[in-house]
Amino acid sequence: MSNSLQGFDVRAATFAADVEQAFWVNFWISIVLFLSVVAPMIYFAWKYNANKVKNEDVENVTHNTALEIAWTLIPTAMLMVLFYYGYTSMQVLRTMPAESESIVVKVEGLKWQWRYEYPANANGHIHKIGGAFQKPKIDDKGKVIEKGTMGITALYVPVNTNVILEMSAPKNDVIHSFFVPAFRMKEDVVPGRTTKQWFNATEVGEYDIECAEYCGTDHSYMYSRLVVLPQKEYDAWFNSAEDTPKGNFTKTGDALLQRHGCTQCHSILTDEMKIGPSLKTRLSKEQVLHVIEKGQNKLGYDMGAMPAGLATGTDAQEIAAYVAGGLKGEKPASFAACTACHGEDGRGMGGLSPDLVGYDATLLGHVFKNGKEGMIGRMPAFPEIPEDEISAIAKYLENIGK
Ligand code: HEC
Ligand code: HEC
Ligand SMILES: [Cu+2]
Repeated sequence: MSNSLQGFDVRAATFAADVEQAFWVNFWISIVLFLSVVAPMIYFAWKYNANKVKNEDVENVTHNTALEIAWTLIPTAMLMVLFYYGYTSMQVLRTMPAESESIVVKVEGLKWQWRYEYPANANGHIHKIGGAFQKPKIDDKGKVIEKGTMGITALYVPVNTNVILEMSAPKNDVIHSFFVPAFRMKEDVVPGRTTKQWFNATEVGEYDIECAEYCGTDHSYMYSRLVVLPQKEYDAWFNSAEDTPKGNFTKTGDALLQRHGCTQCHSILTDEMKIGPSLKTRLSKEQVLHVIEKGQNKLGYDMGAMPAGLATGTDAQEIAAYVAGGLKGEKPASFAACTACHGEDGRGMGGLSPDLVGYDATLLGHVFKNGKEGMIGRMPAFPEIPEDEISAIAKYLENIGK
């Protein structure tokens, strides 16, 4: 748990992309409208500066019909576009799915914690979970001696399922706001009133919940966690009397990399080379050159082997620099030798060959299944890592690379 807004790098709910689009449409139209007023204003202030231009030199313009129509119609049209995106994306957020096809969870926000109450399960047990975030311990000098922890305050939901939150705060409390950045979803939680918000999570994972309405001293610690589980795991937990799904609490990429011991051989957040390459960037120039020169047949893609010597000399150097740079910048013409198999964008053509830019789940699947022996050394195989964990790791690594 960090103190920063986690989650804007993923879109983990059905409506997240719509909301984000509405935001950017708003943003850019606002910039255009702002500049269309302020830029001419500054220009005219400079051009008609009293030191340069005398009043009597300026022609007395009473009106300009064409200009007036234009500056009425164009901004109106732009604001209608803004309205359209704002309205349609809000409609999605505000239209609740049928309760019969949803899980309805009661959410209570109070100073300073979130609490959740589920409907009764098959055995009549009602899960009531939640509680305060354990604040980090900080010494006199402001150094963190012990990190804060979440305890059992997470909200557990199954993936690809409608969830309706019925939210309220105690009458003697204050207004809070339930905010899940990864879902682009936020709704006020008001004392003595019930507000509703729904979502349908599209990605298994853990996401931060934050209070987005300043509510007093510990507002900044009014954290919780939203844990999206595969349906089976959710059902197993829901029908038990346990407060947390056993052993499944940490499913995030970073936790998985720790658990499987990847971090013993790989640094993840820095470029430091341990036994294996840092997983922050996909390929170094030397690695690519090595493969171009020697070819490779270790990962077990259906396509088979990558032939050696497809490029040589400065061509090979140029290609290697381009690939190691994440295929950004100008594409060397010689890269055409690679696109037939790796795709124009180098992303492996939907899993036919290795993604040269990032760590997609297909590549990780091949690396885990076969291990990898290359220029740097030998990586053991991890055939037991299940698919959902592979995609969680892939997603995590892809976001770090950005
Ligand atoms: C004939 C198809 C084909 C062409 C053309 C091709 N590749 Fe490959 N490439 C592959 C396949 C298949 C693999 C996976 C080999 C394996 O199993 O180890 C691969 C693997 C690689 C790898 C190693 C990826 C890793 O993480 O181990 C790199 C780097 C690479 N290719 C770069 C290139 C470059 C650069 C070019 C252009 C000069 C190129 N390839 C052209 C098919 C091709
Ligand atoms: C015993 C040390 C070791 C462990 C443990 C290990 N790796 Fe590796 N890994 C390596 C080495 C060495 C390489 C470099 C192989 C080569 O020369 O291309 C490598 C390569 C890789 C690559 C390919 C990188 C690239 O761009 O070519 C990926 C991805 C990877 N490891 C992921 C993982 C993950 C995820 C885990 C945990 C499940 C893991 N590794 C565990 C040693 C290790
Ligand atoms: Cu609050």
